Amino acid sequence: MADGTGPGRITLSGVVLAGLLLVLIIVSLYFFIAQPFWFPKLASEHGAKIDSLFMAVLVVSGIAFILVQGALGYFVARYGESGTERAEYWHDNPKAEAFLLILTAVILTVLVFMGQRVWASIYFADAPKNATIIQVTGEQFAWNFHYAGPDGQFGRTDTKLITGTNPIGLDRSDPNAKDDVLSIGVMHAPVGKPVRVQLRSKDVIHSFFLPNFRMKQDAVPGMAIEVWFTPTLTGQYEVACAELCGLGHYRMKAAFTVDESQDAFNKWLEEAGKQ
Ligand SMILES: [Cu+2]
Repeated sequence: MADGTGPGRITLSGVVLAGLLLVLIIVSLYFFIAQPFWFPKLASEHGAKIDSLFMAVLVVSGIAFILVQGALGYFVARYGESGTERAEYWHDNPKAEAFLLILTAVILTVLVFMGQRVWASIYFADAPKNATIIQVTGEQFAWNFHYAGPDGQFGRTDTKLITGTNPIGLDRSDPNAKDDVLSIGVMHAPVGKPVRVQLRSKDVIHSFFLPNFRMKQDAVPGMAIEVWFTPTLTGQYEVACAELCGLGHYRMKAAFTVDESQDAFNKWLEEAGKQ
């Protein structure tokens, strides 16, 4: 007690520290509730699952954070040193340790399985047949978008044919390549229809990042990696590179327009094909 006879006493430094911890808790709660910095607007179908998973992890760790910081604040304020007694130590408390261990294990296991379900639903499922297929090739420091054109067949590409004006080495003598559309830094797809991305890299590892669509996938040289998503909102969005890939990494971005209809998309594709 404060008279020095009980266990510890209330000290000014203890109260100040507890006050700071309280401020920390309140500020954290403010950021969580008011959300001044939050995810960019969600524009894909599967993104809601990712957001709710993120929320679940944030709530669980937030509760643990408040309990731990709150307890720390209380003890530090209530049991400051009294100057007359020695601190007490004990080696272990098997019951408390087992309880905390099991509780943590159960919570983490549940979170892992929740995450696994979301991951599997996004990565282990094939893109629907009607998907718009886009071959995306990253390079220092641009994104190239290759569309098959009206025939639905991608033309042959060959690294030997890569030039300044033919960044993906498209073989224009291949009949399938005649109507292919190559767009640098500008990607389009119609709303409400799955988009199947076949991702490659010409040089180093890049990361194809669509923040609004909760999509992020490394582009690895020598590999063709597939990802797919379904845009749910029209508009213009940013494509970024999320892997530090060289000096120009900061300017490695592209614009992704989600068109309001298949017709609008076809129109753009036709225009882009003329260039
Ligand atoms: Cu990059």
